Amino acid sequence: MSKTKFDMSNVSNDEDDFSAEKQEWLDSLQAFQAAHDISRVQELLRVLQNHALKTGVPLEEATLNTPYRNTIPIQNQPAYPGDIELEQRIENINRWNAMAMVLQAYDSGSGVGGHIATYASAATMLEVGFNHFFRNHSEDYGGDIVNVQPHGAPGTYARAFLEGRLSEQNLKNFRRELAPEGGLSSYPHPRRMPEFWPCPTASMGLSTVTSIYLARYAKYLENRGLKPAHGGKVWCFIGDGESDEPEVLGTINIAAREKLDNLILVVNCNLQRLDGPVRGNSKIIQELESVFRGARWNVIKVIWGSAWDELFARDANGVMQRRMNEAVDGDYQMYSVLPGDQVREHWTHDNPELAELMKTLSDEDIRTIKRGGHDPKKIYAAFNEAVNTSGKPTVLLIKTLKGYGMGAKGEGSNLTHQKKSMSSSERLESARQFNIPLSDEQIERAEFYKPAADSEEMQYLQQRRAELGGYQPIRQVKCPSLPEADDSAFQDALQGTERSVSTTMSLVRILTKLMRDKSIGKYVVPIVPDEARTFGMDDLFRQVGIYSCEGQQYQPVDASSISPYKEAKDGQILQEGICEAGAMASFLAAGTAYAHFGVPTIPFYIFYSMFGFQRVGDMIWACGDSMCRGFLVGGTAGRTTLNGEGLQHEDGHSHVLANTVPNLLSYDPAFSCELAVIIRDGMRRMYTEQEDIFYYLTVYNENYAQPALAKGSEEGILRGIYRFKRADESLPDHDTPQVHLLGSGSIMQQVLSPRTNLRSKALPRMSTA
Ligand SMILES: Cc1ncc(C[n+]2csc(CCOP(=O)(O)OP(=O)(O)O)c2C)c(N)n1
Ligand SMILES: [Mg+2]
Repeated sequence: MSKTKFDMSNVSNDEDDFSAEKQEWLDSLQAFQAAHDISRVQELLRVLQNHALKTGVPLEEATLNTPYRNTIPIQNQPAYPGDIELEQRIENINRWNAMAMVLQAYDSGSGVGGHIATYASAATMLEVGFNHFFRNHSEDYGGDIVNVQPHGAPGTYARAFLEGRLSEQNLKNFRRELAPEGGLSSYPHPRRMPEFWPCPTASMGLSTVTSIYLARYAKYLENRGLKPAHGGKVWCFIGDGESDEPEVLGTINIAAREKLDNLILVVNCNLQRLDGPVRGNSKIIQELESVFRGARWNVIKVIWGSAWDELFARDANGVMQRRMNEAVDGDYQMYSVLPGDQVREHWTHDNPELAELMKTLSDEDIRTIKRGGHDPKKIYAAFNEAVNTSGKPTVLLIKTLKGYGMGAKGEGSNLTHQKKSMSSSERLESARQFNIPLSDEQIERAEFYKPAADSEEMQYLQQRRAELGGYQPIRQVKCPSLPEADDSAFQDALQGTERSVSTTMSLVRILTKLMRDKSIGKYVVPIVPDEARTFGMDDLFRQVGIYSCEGQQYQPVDASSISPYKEAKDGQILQEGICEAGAMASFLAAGTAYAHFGVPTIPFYIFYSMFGFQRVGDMIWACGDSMCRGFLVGGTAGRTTLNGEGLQHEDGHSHVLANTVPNLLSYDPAFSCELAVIIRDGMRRMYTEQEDIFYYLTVYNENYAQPALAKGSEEGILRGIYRFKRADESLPDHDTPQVHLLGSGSIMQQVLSPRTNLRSKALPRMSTA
């Protein structure tokens, strides 16, 4: 707030009754502010607020929302460090090539589709990021992970084309990545483009939870000394419609709790989703602001472009700000399609003071005045503040126009999301607006445009990326292989026991021993969603600690017991609370740490099997797309021992679902020795041989004697079937009916028990497998 001008923006319009009192209060605040530092001013306001609350004046809304304007005032806006005019030229070329990619795919008649409008709205913010912020890994910097909106992928490809990372042929085969000469996946997809995309983002909502837990995992690795604490941000760009997904708002609390200042979430608020407005009757930016502020994030709004600054400066009574606060997103969307005179009419209706204020703008100015998301200066200021924020995550709410630059039929229309074809005149209009120096015929054919390598544009673009350490987005696997685990971890299980134990108990024993292994123990990461006691893992609390970025600032109630609840800054266990989506995201982060951080962590995520595939199946699919490694372990599986808990806990089908994930190997071992063989081989394949696979294992809580590993059975166990026992060898094997009984998991107990019964019913030969 400047010293000479009061911010009256939140003050209502009733000049009648008590404007003098308001002015007095503002004057005193101003005087106080002049004499004290910010913390004192904050304290004073808090005292006032507490007093109001105590005396029955609720103020929640006022504290969670700020006026509908940019968070960063003009006086705090840094000078723009780049060549804006040149950057605009580069952006225009990217806009054209992204558009051309989709148009060529359409023209080819292949019917592969594509999206233009999303990138059109996001281009400026992404370009500011690429030119000034997204930094790569280096000796002294951890490297950024950049996740973009899936439907904006053509824009990222277009930039990579200029950079020389992708060929024209690649672009021509957009959405046809299996074409022999190479192509591009529709959406960010590491498995399809393993050196390009860091994370899959096509399933809306999952990139947010993935990014939050990746940022948190980076801190976990740093706190455990497995990764240097030398920076690296996770940037996640999502749509405003996407924020409806429960994985987005459902996981933001953890980001604040864990103080993830290495996380920057950018919401592209173009006010539209696929079908129409996101919040026609209110304002998505204000709604998200209150939710994120409530979750204690640093919230930065970028709403208005620079041309509005001068109007704000003249808006001494807050008349324009009030109108901005009042108009709903449905109105703003309408303004994006109406001619300037009609916008003026609607905007200033019955408001002569506002009409007077807006007089300096022509109708054409009013039609074309920019939203903040298309103004690099405003975006730069916001990104700059975000990267320099410490102690909390930042969300940027950036207002844009969907289909920006697509011409009258594209911008702001409810059909724009699906628009993948454009008429000749629309193509010409867009290309000319972007100053693309191609002939009319080339433009009609939607040909790509790439300036010469020695042009100003190309040199600038390359130089900016070189200064930021290389190209983005990127996925680079530089991770050492691990030696095979010491066999001692598996010995007990391989030898078997007469004593009745469950496969769950054996798993925990193997896990405990693996964590003691000198060379690989520190890489093992047990993950539990508030079920450690259920699986008998509570002893691990004391042994390796539960990770907490704050350590343990209280004495646990069971401090004097042999197995106290121990939280520690370098704790190894990830206790996720009752949040399977979050636990899966931790599994994903731990299982892809080899690619993101060069650290080969080995996650074992143990959960009630019923809350795995059917609850968070899409996250498991994302693990497959991410080439995640590690062990998913469905506990209390099967239908034998949880009858008391009702059918809801009876899992007879998670393996059916598991089989749908191509790079997931699923096993339902019956005996501890089988479990040991599978885990030992899995660790070898994933961490010594670095194969891109992961595992789903089911374990049971039924106790029974565990046989020793039979000689020669390993290969069969790993292939999924082997002969466990043959019927009495002494019986003649000619002309006699044979029965083969098959089983896995704890049902093997039933498979084995009828052997004698069946034989007594005169079935002379029988084998079980
Ligand atoms: C889980 C999921 N549901 C639905 C879709 C289909 N879908 C793709 S984009 C989109 C609209 C996106 O709107 P928004 O997030 O506002 O992004 P914008 O394109 O407006 O930037 C929808 C519904 C999807 N990709 N993932
Ligand atoms: Mg949108």
